[in-house]
Amino acid sequence: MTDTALTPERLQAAVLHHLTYTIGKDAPHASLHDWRMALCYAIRDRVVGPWFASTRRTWEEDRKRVYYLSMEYLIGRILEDAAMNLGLRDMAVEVMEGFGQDFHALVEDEPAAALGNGGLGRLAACFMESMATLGCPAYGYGIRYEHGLFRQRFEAGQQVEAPEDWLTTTNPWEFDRPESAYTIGFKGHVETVKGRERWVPGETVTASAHDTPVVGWQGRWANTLRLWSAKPTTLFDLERFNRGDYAAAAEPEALARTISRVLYPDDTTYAGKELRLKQEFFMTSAALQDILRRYLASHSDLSRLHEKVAIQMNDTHPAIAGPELMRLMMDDHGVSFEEAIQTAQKVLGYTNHTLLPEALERWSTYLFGNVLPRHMQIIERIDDWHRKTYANQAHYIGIVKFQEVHMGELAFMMSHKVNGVSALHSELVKTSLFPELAAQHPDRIVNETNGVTPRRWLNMCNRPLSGLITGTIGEAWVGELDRLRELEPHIEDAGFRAAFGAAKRANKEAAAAWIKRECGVVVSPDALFDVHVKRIHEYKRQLLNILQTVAHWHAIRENPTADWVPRVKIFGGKSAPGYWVAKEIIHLINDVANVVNSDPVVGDRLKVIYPANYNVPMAELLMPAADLSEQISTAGKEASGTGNMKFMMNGAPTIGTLDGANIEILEEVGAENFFLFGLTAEEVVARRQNPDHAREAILASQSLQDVLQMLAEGRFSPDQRDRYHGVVDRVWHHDYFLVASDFAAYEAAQGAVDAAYRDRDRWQRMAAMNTARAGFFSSDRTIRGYMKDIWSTESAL
Ligand code: 26V
Repeated sequence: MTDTALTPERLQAAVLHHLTYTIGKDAPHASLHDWRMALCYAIRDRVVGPWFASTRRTWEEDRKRVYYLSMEYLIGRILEDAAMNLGLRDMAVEVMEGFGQDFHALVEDEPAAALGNGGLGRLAACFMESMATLGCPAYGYGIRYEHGLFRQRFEAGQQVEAPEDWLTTTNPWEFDRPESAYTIGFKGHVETVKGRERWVPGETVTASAHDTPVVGWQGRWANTLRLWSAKPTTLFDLERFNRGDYAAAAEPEALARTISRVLYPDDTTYAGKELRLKQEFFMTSAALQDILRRYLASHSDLSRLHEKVAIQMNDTHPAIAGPELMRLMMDDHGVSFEEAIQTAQKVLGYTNHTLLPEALERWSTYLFGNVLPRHMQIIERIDDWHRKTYANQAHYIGIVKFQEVHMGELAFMMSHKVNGVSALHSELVKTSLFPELAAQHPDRIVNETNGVTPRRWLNMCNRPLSGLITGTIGEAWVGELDRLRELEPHIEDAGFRAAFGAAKRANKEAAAAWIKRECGVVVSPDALFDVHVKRIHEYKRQLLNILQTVAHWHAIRENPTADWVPRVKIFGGKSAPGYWVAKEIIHLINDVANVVNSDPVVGDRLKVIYPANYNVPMAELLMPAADLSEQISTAGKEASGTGNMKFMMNGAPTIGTLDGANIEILEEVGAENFFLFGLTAEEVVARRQNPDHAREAILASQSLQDVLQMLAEGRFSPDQRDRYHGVVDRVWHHDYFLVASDFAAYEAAQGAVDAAYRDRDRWQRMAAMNTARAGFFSSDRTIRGYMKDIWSTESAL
């Protein structure tokens, strides 16, 4: 191991060294960016020791490795996280202060890597951190998108997207590995040579590796996140260039690079675009070639691959892994079909993250066969094999149906384990998504309830609270989150409750100051901060929240002298660029904010805040400042949620439906510390059977009628009175997500929130209980579950 006993003097020397020799700057002339880069390199140097040691141990002990395949990693900033895991944060603060640099400003100078859309990508980032913390030898594979998730701004209340450019400056965390490069083919045809099939691609690109070390808590282990970027296989056409045809000469280069240019920003509807399929195959094939190369460097028997390799598919996006692994085994190594499929199944696992039919990947056989002709053949054979092996199955069970390749069925059949991400969701995967396959393979579907890393989502982002916790029960909780339970007896102590309240207050003040700068609205930290942050989607029901907000505003206006609990409603989130209904909801929230925030009758009793461009850093600011966590999806639609866990950890009770992991949060924290409302998943299904469900619910609630009437009259869109006619019409006549049916219950639950908040002592207990009972939601617990139930692997620590 390297010398971890780093002194401030040595760290100072290391920063100066990098400033001088890596950045090429002299201290008096260094900018914030220069200092930040120098500090990042100095911290990165300290990761390399544990990283090499971990890699070496894995080789020497010939350990099984986990390979996590994900099209998304929503990482956020790395500097503070890495510094804290190495135990160097406070030293870095001190050292940089010595240089006249504010650590916080340096941290904020780092662009947040947003190589993901939302929950699925953030989960992958939490898993990488937990695997490192637990000493689980692992690699994450993904794409090094030049542009991550778009930047959102509002123009006249409407979402406008701009490209994101996290890579415009050098990324100090990555190591380029141009020697780790693979050729990825597309299109072309299949030949039979000496009885073996051979794919002759019509196009090729090169996948080139970039490694980012991921260090775990206390620096005891580090793994690799390997992201691929696409490069042309042939350099540019010199002949054309010399003829003066510069654009044409650069064409192959531009085409190749397109593959890793940008993250697909639509996580709601599957679009069936060729480029997306190419991205998926590009990442998966590069990863599998890399995995096989590593395995074959010290083993020769591919039939024993599963003893040393576990590959996890993060949703179906890398589901081409099944056929690609089989192709590599059969076509390159002469393995038989039967042996190839059995080996692939033993190695692969598939995690499902959504039940929404429109988000399930299916590719037209035409497109698929054109882009991946050999894989299309293999898939048809797998489908055939499955029909023969499981005879008497219904004709509609299969991968290829109505000229579409169904990636969910493919991933299911190619895996030894399929998992959902919360107890309810896993049950629904069994009963409603894959009922026939589940019956054929009764032990295949398992549950692994999601979790989040407490290092980033409590210890790092909430210094006031994590300081209090550590001061009360010691530091062990950071690595063993269950120990938060030790806080429970302290909650009886009024002094502890006051300190807990003071930590929340400090976070609210910081958030209020930021809101003033960002949105120009002054909010009082005395108000209840009610936070609803996540992607904008109809099923997540931001519409339900804003309609209730309007009802609340109306009630205040009707009776301004009543004793109202002041509220700040905070929204955050992006819509997929082509998701018009979601964009309309964004517009409505901003329009309501405009009217409410400038209403002198209402004043401080209600504010509506919607800062643009919700991302990981914004979450790190808002979650610690939240009093109330909005988790109000239509039951049965939110696979798990992970934001719900972050709020809970940070001492914000939930107002929520019985959906996803909310159910498990409720079980852990107890009904007295949770504001439950709404239809259950079963009731939702039953309710839809009534064609009048919305109308009946609206007619039963005067408050909802008034709200819809105000929208219809253009109260929030005086410049365009009919702007929300579509919204109102959909609530009355369609309302698939049952906003109307849950409105009254939601309104009542919000009333219960007010009542509880009024009783400061009661609220403080509830808030603290949420933190004390959040232990289950550490991603360390989740990863232990995967290691035992799916990967059959052990910690190297
Ligand atoms: C879907 C698609 C569809 C095709 C094109 C691109 C694309 C990109 C991403 C997705 C992901 C949809 C699934 C997803 O994000 N699920 C979320 O996963 C979280 C982690 O398990 C979970 O907490 C959320 O409840 C779930 O919505």
